[in-house]
Amino acid sequence: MPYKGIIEKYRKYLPVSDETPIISLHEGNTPLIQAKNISKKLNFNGEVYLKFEGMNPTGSFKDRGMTMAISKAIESGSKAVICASTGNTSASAAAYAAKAKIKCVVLIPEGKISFGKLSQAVIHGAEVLEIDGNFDEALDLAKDLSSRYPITLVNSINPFRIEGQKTAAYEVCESLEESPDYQFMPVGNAGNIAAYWKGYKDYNKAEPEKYTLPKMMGFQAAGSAPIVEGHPIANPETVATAIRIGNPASWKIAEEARDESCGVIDKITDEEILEAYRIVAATEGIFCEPASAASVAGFIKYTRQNYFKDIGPVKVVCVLTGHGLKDPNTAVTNAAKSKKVRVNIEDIVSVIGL
Ligand code: AN7
Repeated sequence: MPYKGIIEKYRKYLPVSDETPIISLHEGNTPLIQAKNISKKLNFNGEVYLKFEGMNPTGSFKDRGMTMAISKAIESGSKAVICASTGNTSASAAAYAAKAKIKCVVLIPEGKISFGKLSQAVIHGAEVLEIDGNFDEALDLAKDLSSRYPITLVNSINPFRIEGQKTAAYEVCESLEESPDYQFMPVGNAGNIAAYWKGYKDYNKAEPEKYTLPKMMGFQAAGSAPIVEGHPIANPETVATAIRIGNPASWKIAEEARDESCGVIDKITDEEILEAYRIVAATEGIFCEPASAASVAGFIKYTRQNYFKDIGPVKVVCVLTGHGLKDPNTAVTNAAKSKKVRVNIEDIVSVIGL
């Protein structure tokens, strides 16, 4: 059967019925790519894989949750959806709402979402409202509006979002033909770590011998690390604007995932995020957005700290949650500059050193 997105593929694990109208852009089925160059660079005794969620239709993992949230919104008769967003949720909501022919309202923190994401929300025809506040304030407004007016909230507090996003864990298990031992991932509003943990638990329940439970290793940016610090951060800051979140909605569930899996939620600095961002692009040929590189930054940090030293060869998955093209400005300001040359072959030869 031709691939038609995560709802058709994983129907039996999802809260849908024959009556649910499926709104899909054929999300999911993203590549799991072995990162041999990173492994070698770090002298890592094991296998590292990158789950490249930037290959989803709108360029981030949010599409897995959004196909569910929008399909269920349509099933319940909703004519409009709303979300707060650091960028990717709004891009995804705008696209799926366009496909479903319903209204989409997005609340974003003014000046703090990357240009690619903003361009997606506007071109898909969403009502884009920039608020003079941060994501956490935008989310409070979106929750309030959806509780008082006929408009469906499609942030990850909407349980259908988590249901859709858990399918990424199924794909990892199927690609490896077993579970990984560790999964590294960024943590922002903390919905995705909750979703993956749910997905791994589903497969573990179905086939406990084959699919064991990985340790969930979540990473927040140091300037936006409420779970690590143990209290909400009033003014979160980080270069990784996607995870610039000071009071995650799924805080408690993320801690449960960490504790049940014997994993960690830790922080990495912006410098570590940008280093990992460049390494992934320059050594593996994969362009992810800065927030996504938090997973690899966490893996690099733990490898350098000899975390895996006495454990033996393990399989590690790092989730790359969004595509690098979402945020070209960060790439251009953090890589070698392009050079200007005259229309002259000798000049070019001398510059490139042939
Ligand atoms: C690339 O779009 O919160 O911990 O509003 O865009 O599930 O929030 C995005 C989050 C990681 C964190 N990587 O996931 C939004 C938003 C990327 C992201 C996260 C986000 P969660």
